[in-house]
Amino acid sequence: MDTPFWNREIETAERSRIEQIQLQRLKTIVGWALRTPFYRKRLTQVGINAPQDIRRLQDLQRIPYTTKDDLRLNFPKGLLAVDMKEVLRIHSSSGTTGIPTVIYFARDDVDNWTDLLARSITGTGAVPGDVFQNMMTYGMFTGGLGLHYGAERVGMTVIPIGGGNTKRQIQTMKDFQTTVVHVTPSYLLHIHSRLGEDGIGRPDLALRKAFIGAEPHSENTRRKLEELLQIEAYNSYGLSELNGPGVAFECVCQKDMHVWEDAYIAEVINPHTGAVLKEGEEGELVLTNLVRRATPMLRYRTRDLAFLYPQGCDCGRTHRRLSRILGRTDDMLIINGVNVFPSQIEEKIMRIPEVATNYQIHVDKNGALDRLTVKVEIYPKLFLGEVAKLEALKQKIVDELRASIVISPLVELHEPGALPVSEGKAKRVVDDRPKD
Ligand code: DLL
Repeated sequence: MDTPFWNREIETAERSRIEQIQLQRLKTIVGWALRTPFYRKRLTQVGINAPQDIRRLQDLQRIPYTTKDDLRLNFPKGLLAVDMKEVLRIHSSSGTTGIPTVIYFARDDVDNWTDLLARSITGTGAVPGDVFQNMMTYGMFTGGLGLHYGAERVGMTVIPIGGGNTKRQIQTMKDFQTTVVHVTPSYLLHIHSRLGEDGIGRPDLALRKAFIGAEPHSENTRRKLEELLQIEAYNSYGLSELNGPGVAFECVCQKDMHVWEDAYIAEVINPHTGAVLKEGEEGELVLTNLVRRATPMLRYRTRDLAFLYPQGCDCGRTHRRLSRILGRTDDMLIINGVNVFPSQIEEKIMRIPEVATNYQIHVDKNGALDRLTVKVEIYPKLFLGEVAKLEALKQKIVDELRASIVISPLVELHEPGALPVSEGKAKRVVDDRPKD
């Protein structure tokens, strides 16, 4: 297949060459990791005291896994490997406040990440001169700036519009004849549902491609988007702990995503036992970042369930492909691309004195978008008071939650006993989004 490359030599390198690069970079990154208080302790405990202690790629398996809790417990600088003066940028995971997870980038880290994104974008057939409307949220979330820099490096015309404001998104797509968008799949479906409202319809747009990611979606959703909008949609996977987008991206073949194996080592493990699984077996994805020195990340447990394909793809790239994300091993919800842990919601509402003990988190669809409703029981005497007071309480709960989880939920107030009480383990989360 005639496909575009950003760096043909690396993208089509033989397995032995990729493994050679991986070993050399793993040694280097272990050297950087040893400069951080967290990894110095972890690595010396297993007898890794210097980069030379990594002799073969298999030595990776001597390194213990890193978890999100490790990052939180070592906040803010326990995983920082360089002097703060060298840090060019800081990002964090979406939707997490309280104790966030923080990632530091040195200048060359930003440069390497940008290159991976330029590579990913080029693999989809997007070219210099394409008009790129970046509908992902900017800020600490990696989806905004990550793709922004990558698209600039490719030579696209970048519109850094950020998330939300659908009318303006559609108007902008028309005004500048946007050809490529970067967006969550749910938001793109929503945009489609609003086309035509201000007299701007599909024929007024020049859209050809969409990069979709940051939240789970099925092959059916992708095909639906492609048919509704007459575009090509490419799946894009990443997480802030491992830079952000650009870990794995679909190529023009659209048969799942190439993991850039010169920059990441991907393993799939049994989430219960921690045992490394064979290629093709489904389990939890574990990633090692080989090229980020300010915050090295070794064997990070992503909590995402997936499998790896054997080498090979019609495009000629040799880097192995990652399946769609098939689920999570924890209870993290992804609501319109924002990660939310039920515990964050509980923590906030239980601190509000008017709230009684029972609550429920409900997620469903409102059109194409996800909708989060938090139902709380409040003390009976409050129901006897004025309506204005109840409205104020509702607003207070919305504000508190928004400050913690970044999105605004709907809040419903209920009398005690109104919400279902489960016998045994409480079922706090009801996710009614269709599984297509
Ligand atoms: O969502 C980075 C990103 C931005 C990826 C833009 C793609 C596009 P976090 O906020 O740290 O980073 O959330 C990471 O989101 O562990 C997955 O559970 C989920 N996720 C990301 N991409 C996909 C995808 C960004 N393509 C978490 N399919 C990850 C399914 C995805 N889930």
